[in-house]
Amino acid sequence: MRIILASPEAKVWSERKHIPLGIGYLAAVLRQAGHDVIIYDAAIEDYPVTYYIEEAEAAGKPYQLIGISAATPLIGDAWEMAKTAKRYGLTTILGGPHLTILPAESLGPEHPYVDYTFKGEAEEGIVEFVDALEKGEKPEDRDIPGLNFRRGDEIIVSPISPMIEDLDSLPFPAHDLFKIDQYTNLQPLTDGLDPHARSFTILTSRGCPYKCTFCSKPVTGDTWRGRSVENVVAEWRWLVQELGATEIGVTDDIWNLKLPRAKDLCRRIVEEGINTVPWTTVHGMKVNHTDPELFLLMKAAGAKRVGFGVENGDPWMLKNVIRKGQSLDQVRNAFRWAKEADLQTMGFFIFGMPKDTEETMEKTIQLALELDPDLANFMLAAPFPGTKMWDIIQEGGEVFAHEWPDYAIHEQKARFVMHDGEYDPDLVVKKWREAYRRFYLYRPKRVWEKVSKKSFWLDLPNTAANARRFFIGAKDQQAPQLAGAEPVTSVSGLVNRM
Ligand code: B12
Ligand code: SF4
Repeated sequence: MRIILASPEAKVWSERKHIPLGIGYLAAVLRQAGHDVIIYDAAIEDYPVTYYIEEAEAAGKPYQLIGISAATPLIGDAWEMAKTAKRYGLTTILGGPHLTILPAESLGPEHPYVDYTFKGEAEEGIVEFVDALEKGEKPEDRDIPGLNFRRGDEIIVSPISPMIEDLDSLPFPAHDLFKIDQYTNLQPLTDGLDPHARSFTILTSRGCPYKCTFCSKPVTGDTWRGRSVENVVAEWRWLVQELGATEIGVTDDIWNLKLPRAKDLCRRIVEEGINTVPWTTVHGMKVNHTDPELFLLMKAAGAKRVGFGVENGDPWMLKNVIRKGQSLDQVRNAFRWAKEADLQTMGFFIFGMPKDTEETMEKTIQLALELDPDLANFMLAAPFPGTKMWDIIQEGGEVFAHEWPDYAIHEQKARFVMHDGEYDPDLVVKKWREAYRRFYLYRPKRVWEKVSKKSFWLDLPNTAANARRFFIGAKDQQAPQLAGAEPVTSVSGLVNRM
């Protein structure tokens, strides 16, 4: 069967472009099953998806199916793409994190162009699904876990697709199907934005046993499944030796959960001589599963930069509200050891969790200044449906983010209020912006570090856009309740507004 696997327009994301690895995995299993697959990532394409659909039709080899992936802020774009594809007669299926949380929403009467949705990891389910379509059968008759559909007026939501136990049994993602030259490097804020970097990403494990209250991990879940070191090394070798990677991003939820395994991986990368390409832990690693040796081994294996989720500078907030499962001393140690190993560091900090006050947010800023990472990423808390944080707000506050794009991290606006008489969404935005100013602007050493880099000047438009967003802010970064927005009180309430 001829299939398009697509990631919809990513206006919600920044100028940074990363490959959508989930559909890379699906492309690999479908290709292995003999199907003809292309990957369409709207974030980097020069043409609309209709160009490829029409071109294939004109060549007498039309696409029959489009599979679209969506995180929550992208769901509107996914619907638009499905609507377009339906006009050309393609069968449409949507999957990814948002569909795993709210599988029925997209099958409602307002989205008649969505034929199916999928909940959970789909490497097994999609092959079965496509096999049914190809044989002219109805996939809904095959009882495929994870597959959701309409039957008459009813929406049938099936149990979530079981997680794949043996990740080594999967083929490597179809990295070769991505138009890799169109993606940027992974950390442009400090490197300058290379629009033609060959930046690949790799997942060495799936899932995370921690339960941070803000974290939405509907697909990969609360257990941890690691690939064997040899399996990861084989993929790494492919990226370095055959696909010409110039940068590799490890995008696991927690790649270093098992310290000996993490060290083994680094040792094997060195032994194989594939430590020539710089790599980063794009989304961070966990501070309490590190030691000095790990960072030295990472450096030897070619790592350039490590990121850590720090979140908050107040121990009570960390333990009781965020439930991060790590102490401030562990944070300090990890930063120190990483710097001693001559690795660049990134810190991720969240502003505006429930119970955050002026004092706790000030402690967060102080901690960022003390740790002094090369890159500090300050984010405003976003209550994704399905998280513990969402429940906490339902019990003691109100969400006023009405549209799914409001959940984009880079949208950077206050999204909820707590009714405890202490939580102030406007103060949250103020402190968040203050953090950027105090970290990047008000320290002469920092400013000099920035402007003395060639990339600062080469990448001036991007730098200026980021500066405007972080230091000055847009009008809509004020708390929306001030503009009279109605609170959203439940997931279904939120869904009905769409
Ligand atoms: C790498 C990553 C990125 C990268 C690449 C994005 C991408 N599309 O892969 C970058 C940095 C660009 C990114 C950006 C964003 N991300 Co992100 N990202 C991740 C991360 C760490 C890993 C993703 C991954 O590779 N997962 C592993 C693969 C195997 O899983 P998967 O992608 O979900 O795909 C599987 C299933 O979902 C399913 N599936 C997926 N697509 C489809 C399609 C069809 C048709 C079917 C049938 C099935 C199916 O099958 C796949 C294989 O099993 C996850 C955390 C996580 N653990 O998932 C967050 C995560 C997905 N990101 C998240 C968010 C919020 C975003 C942003 C919206 C941030 C923002 N700006 O606000 C943007 C969206 C940009 C975009 N275009 O998607 C949230 C999503 C939460 C939610 N409720 O939607 C997550 C879960 C992080 C978190 N804990 O909060 N992200
Ligand atoms: S934030 Fe990181 S450590 Fe916490 S649950 Fe999510 S993936 Fe795990």
